[in-house]
Amino acid sequence: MPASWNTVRADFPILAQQVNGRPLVYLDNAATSQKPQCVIDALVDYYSKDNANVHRGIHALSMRATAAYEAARERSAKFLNAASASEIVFTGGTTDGINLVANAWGDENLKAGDVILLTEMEHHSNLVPWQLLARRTGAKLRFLPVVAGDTGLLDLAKLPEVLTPDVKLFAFTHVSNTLGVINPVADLVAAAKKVGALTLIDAAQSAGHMVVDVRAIGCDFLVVSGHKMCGPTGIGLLYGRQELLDAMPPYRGGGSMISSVTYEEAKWAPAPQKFEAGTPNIADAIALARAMDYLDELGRAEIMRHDERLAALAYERITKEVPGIRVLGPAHHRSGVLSFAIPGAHAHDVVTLADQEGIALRGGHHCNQPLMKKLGLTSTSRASFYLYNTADDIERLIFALKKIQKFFAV
Ligand code: C6P
Repeated sequence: MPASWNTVRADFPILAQQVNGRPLVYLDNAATSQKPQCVIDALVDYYSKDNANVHRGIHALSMRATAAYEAARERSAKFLNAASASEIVFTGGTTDGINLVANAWGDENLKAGDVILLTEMEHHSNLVPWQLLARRTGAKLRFLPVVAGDTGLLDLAKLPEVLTPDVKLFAFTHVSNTLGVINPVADLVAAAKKVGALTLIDAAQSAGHMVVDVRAIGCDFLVVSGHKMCGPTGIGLLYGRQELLDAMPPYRGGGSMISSVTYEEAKWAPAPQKFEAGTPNIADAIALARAMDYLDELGRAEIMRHDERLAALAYERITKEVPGIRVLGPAHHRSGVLSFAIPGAHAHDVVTLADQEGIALRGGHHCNQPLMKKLGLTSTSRASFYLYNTADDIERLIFALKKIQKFFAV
């Protein structure tokens, strides 16, 4: 844990700037997080000293690049507490990881009559790939509902009704990017196991904010985006249980993923290589490993407490000091994602006015259109907190929201 969370901000050079004449308050962390200097340095170091293609060359640079890339895989396995580095596939991000499983596992294992169970709070990335798979295979989608009202909690009482033996895969988010709800992932996995369903967890909003231990959770697949956890864009992780990855065919063909090729056919390299066709994103994988070190130096359990404290403070202050505002998600035990709607004000206008105060929010449907519809909304404004945010940022947010509310009241 840092001596003071206020000092963490200094690790992120981008935060030193002014936006519209005011010090930047960056509250769009659920979209992407900022990068600490050590991650930027890792990228620059790699390209300045070690850059070469991996798994191909036997010259010094290539061997160094390969060693660093594979060390990043080991680091990622440790970060998620996977049993082995060969259970980690480098991907382009969460979306890419889900598409990989939907294609490689789904096409091989699903047929008409099978059910893919999702929840009503899934990001489009954990919905559309399954819709495409259902169209290809004849499988059906089913949804675990969210309870009525604005807490956004899953209706766990409905689980026995929807989690029946025809469910072959239960795919759900760990943390909602709109509601801030933290789902009881280990319980959901245990329930899925009872009916023989596999599980995929979308950890896009959790992996950089709390301890995510795939063995403790017991899931079969878990996907992560590096850019939401202080790492670069364009890199992510797919964790897959070894025997599942071993049994899955490749998703994409190309160089590096084969053991032998003739003009007629090819044999695959073992997992994870068979899922990493072509030149991988070497530099970003290495920099992501540095981001993991950074997060672990601060302590992921501490980061979670920090996010939770900020979200609870923001929730309390907004509901008390900006009356009439509609805040989504639970008041406590939530992530740092806080969505809200100001009656009479479009979310894009709220975000534009906040930007004039130097505050970065996100407005829109957050790739959650069906959930928005269920909540009777088309969009929300969203503040999402991370390790460099402080109570002073919330002070600035409250000041801006009061001003915005007044603006729309006249
Ligand atoms: N949510 C947000 O502003 P990618 O784009 O592949 O890195 O992550 C997709 C994704 C999947 N699941 C969840 C829960 C997510 O929050 C996201 C990304 C961003 O909320 C961009 S829409």
